[in-house]
Amino acid sequence: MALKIFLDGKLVPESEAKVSVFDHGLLYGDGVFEGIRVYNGRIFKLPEHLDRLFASAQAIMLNVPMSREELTKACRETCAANGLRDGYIRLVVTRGVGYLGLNPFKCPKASVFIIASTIELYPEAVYRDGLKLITAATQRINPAALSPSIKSLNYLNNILAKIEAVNAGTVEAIMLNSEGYVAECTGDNIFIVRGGKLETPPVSAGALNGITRAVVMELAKQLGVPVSEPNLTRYDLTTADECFLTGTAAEIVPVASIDGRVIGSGKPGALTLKLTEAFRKLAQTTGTAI
Ligand code: PXG
Repeated sequence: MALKIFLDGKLVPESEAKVSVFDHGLLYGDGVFEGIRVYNGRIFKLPEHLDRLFASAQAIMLNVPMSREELTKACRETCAANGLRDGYIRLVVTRGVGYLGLNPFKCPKASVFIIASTIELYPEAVYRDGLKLITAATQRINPAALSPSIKSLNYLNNILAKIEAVNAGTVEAIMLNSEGYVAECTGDNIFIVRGGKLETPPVSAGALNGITRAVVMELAKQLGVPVSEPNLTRYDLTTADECFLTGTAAEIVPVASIDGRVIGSGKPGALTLKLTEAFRKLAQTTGTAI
């Protein structure tokens, strides 16, 4: 069935949901976005996603032409119009139509579109058996060049690492920063468990301030598990008791091996499973009603 897309203030059929070839989002990757899950008729962590969207927009001097309340309403209406109760929302703000040339101030109005659809998840076997990760040769972009905290439409850095993962016969790759510390994966944050404690790289190492990351850190604290954000090396990862990834699309994915080194038992670890259960329960029972 053809989708209804929210585009600049109204719902239009998928066939009419088009942006201009002069949109700087397309010409230069100049824009910001969010990927948001819908579970059981509720939009999960919508206020947190809107906080990050507005922060990303502020960082690139992009004026979002809608308020938080208007965006909330538009997300709910787009889900409702598509009968979506479980799925995925892609909320995108582009710089809008301008001229050929970088100057963003020559684009008078940002464009906003919202797609509410289903999402392609990792195969079920990945959650049962764990993911095989590789370390990418492509470094995570230096925060002094472009902050990884900005969730922008320019994902080439991540795509280059994703290509390495696919070429190596897997689906995700670990990205290191220019100092050699672990930053994150191409579309997921990374966690390890060692000595009963949970650790994840700090945002300053080049990790996106992931919404799922924050949820998992909170759930761990509630379970009485100490959580910290130290700089982590590949040594720390490969010698960990457990390792898992978090992301809006992935939720919590166990990691079975890294660069051929089996992590722990090679099966999803006890804390990984416990956090997954707690996460799924939270996701099914909280959020902004459609
Ligand atoms: N790091 C990066 C670089 C991301 O793009 C995450 C971490 C996890 O953050 P959240 O807030 O989602 O927990 C992301 C998010 C996709 C897809 O289609 C990717 C993301 C989100 C939604 C869909 O692969 N990445």
